[in-house]
Amino acid sequence: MKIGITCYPTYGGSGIVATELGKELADRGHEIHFISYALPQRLDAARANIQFHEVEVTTYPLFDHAPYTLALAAKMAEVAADHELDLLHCHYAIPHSVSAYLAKAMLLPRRIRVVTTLHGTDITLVGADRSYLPITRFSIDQSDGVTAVSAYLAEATGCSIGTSHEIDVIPNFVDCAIYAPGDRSALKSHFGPGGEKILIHISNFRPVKRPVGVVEIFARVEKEIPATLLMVGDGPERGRAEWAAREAGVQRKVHFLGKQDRIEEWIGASDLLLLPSQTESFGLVALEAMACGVPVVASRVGGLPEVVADGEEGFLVDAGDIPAMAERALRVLTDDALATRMGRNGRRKALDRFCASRIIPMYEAHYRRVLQSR
Ligand code: GMT
Repeated sequence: MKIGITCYPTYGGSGIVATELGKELADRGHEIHFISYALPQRLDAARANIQFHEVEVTTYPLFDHAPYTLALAAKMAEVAADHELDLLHCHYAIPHSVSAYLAKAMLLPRRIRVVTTLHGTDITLVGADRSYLPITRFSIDQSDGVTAVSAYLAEATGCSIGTSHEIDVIPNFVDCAIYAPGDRSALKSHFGPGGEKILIHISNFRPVKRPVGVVEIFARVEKEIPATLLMVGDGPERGRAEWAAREAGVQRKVHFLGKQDRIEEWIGASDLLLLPSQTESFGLVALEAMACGVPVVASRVGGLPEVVADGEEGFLVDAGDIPAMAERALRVLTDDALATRMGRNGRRKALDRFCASRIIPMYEAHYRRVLQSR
């Protein structure tokens, strides 16, 4: 198949899933065209069956905000016509599926199909906002195929957006060969030279991820056992999280590492992943930790229970309950047998249910259904 993929190219789960999906599809012989305003984070453009098309957004003094949605639509139509694409696959509804709707209309009478994958905040936060709700619903209704990354998100979409479009649940996935247990002793001894337990948080540091809460959990853990916290990523709450570390007197034990590549190395060097989000439609990073054999302590919200089973691959706690999260973290970090069991459970679950080799065929089947539909 010839597929155009559009996603946010920045640091975030939806862009990662879209990029990894494109790479996997290309390896399986499909022709993939990424269409976005920048090269997606994890994409090396010099790869067989993959091309990148940059959307140039021309500004004009009259525009307070450059009309990216229109520039994207024009680029989608151009690439689809030049390369005879079969379908456009949009990750994150707003504004990508609106652009795809316009591109599809521009291409008539030639018919191109549009698939929208919902990732989470496009429904739970952005889509639920009064100003975006009607156009989010419209773009979903107008898509030929719609997928959601968890059953929770599929249901939330029906309830909060009010669409009756059929939604296929296709969970997120990892490359289980890259995200795997391994020897990360060099990194481990660098950040924990005295055998300190290493906790890690990875996110885009938006309020919904509660990075300040991560520091508060860590401060409680660090009172009880020698420990270090790695904070990977960047975003609007980073300053507040740094301040919280200073306030709690743990600033020397908290390393703000910014955006990092090779996430599997950082996770693999850690003893526990913290994900105390306010809401999470899936929690890709929890899956990445599980695949690396690292236990997870996370909020019992959204689609996270579909990924992490409480007491099996880690612990789930009510969102915002910092003392309970710290208590569960200490339980894992002070009981080697429990940590090993949870790590093994996580790895096994990732292998059984969430490896790319299992999930990519679900996307291919979805595409085939959409292409065959009239
Ligand atoms: O986190 C966000 O603000 C948006 C989005 C993104 O682009 O990273 O994250 C969502 O998509 C990920 C990939 O499907 C999911 O793993 C995340 O759970 C989801 N984030 C939220 O629901 C908060």
